Amino acid sequence: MTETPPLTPPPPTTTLRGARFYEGYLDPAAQQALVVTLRGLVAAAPLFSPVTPSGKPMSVRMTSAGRFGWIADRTGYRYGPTHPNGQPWPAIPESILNIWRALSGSPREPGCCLINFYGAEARMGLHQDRDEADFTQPVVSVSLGDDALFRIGNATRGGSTQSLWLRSGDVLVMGETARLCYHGVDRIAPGTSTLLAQGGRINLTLRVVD
Ligand SMILES: O=C(O)CCC(=O)C(=O)O
Ligand SMILES: [Mn+2]
Repeated sequence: MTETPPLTPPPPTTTLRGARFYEGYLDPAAQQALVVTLRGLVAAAPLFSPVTPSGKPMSVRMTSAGRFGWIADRTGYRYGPTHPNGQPWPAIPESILNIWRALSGSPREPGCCLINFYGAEARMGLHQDRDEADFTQPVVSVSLGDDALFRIGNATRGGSTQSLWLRSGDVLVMGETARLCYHGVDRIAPGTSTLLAQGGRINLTLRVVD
């Protein structure tokens, strides 16, 4: 196998706690194309409603593509090779891999594309992404559909936080000092995008797992 040289990502619109924010990275046509692609993925690997290890239902519905999918259930948080229905996850589509390749700065490929669907009432509490083996690898997060109020804090719980509206087509890269920062989604602003016919928001989170 040939070794890919380290890549220099393009300059971001702005940074937030070290996370690189690419506002409007995907134009409307690219967003539409991605929605068509995601429909195919969700047909192969249906969205499911996870519960936290304490048994609390999460408000997002989710599924994954890639060698690994991220799973939350009564036994904990983990990556696994199959959907809860027992089938392997579908491959990560090339158009999604290309976003990672362009912006991650990493020569590696992601092992998981987590697909989160937020209805009008869904949110995600402050948490760290730490089920991966290698924290030198960034997390690349793509927003589609309704606006989301994203919040990012520090590598330890507590302290000040910063908020940012993530809009359809925006991409956020959480690497380096931002990789282990607590983050979450306080709320969605329903009706702010017409991308999804039924409304709501999709977030794609790409990660190297192993
Ligand atoms: O929806 C988002 O923007 C963030 C999702 C997230 O943090 C996660 O799935 O770990
Ligand atoms: Mn996260």
